[in-house]
Amino acid sequence: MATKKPSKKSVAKPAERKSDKKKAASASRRAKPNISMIARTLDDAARNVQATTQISDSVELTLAEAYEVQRQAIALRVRRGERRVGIKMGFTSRAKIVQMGISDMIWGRLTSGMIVEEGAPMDFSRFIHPRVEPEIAFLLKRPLFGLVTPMQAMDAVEAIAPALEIIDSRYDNFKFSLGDVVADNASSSGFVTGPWVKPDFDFSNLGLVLNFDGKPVQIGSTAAIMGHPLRSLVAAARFAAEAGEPLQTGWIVMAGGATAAEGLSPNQHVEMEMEKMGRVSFTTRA
Ligand code: OOG
Ligand code: MG
Repeated sequence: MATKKPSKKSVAKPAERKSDKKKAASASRRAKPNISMIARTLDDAARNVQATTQISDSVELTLAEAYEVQRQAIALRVRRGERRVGIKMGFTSRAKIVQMGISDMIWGRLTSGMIVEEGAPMDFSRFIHPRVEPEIAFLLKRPLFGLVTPMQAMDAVEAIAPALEIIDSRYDNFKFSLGDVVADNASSSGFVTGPWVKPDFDFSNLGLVLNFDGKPVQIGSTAAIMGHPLRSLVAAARFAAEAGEPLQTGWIVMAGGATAAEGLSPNQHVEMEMEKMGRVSFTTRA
């Protein structure tokens, strides 16, 4: 093999070395974030229905730190009696990536306190500035974790349902960085599942319409979710295993919004109809 001349690129210029040094120095100067205090701040914001400033205004969390904040904030909810019921995926569609300007796939933890009964009134006063987005939900009949093939993931699915996610960022103006939103449990605040159906048909490209008071506000397809929503479940299995919390039998996995999210107002009837799957709805009450 011919020996390659070192390319210009591989030789660091003095200016680059200097900026690297600078970077390292500023990283070591970076104030260590108080993870448990941040978790408490976000938990308080949700409970008091009062938005808070972005964490990144004072410190940019690493991804690992942000997930640790999330873990601790959920632990506070569990300590108050909530149960883990599954996980949600975020930024699995182009529409969501474009709307929020974040392209890294993320995940959050679902608890029993986030369940909104299908068809039931949703108490608007419990939310800061809620938005809703059409999703598809998976119900697992066996644990799923690690690197799985789409076929293995499919084998663990008991049923699928049309679903609505209610997201409610705890940050002012629904604005956040990647670290901020991960720390804030990927904006999770509620979810509604429609009729569960056996997944014995092709659900890779099902048309869907999101209606507010009978008027369409978003139209899309399940194909918007990574080309096939099953890919989101495959990713969920990997993320969950990496976090040491494998997906459990009976858990729900929300695949991520298929369209951009829509802001909610009080006294609205929200309904999503998904081809071959049926409808899911709730009503916001002031
Ligand atoms: C973050 C949560 C993203 C999804 O389905 O993509 C998400 C947000 O948009 O506030 O739930
Ligand atoms: Mg979502």
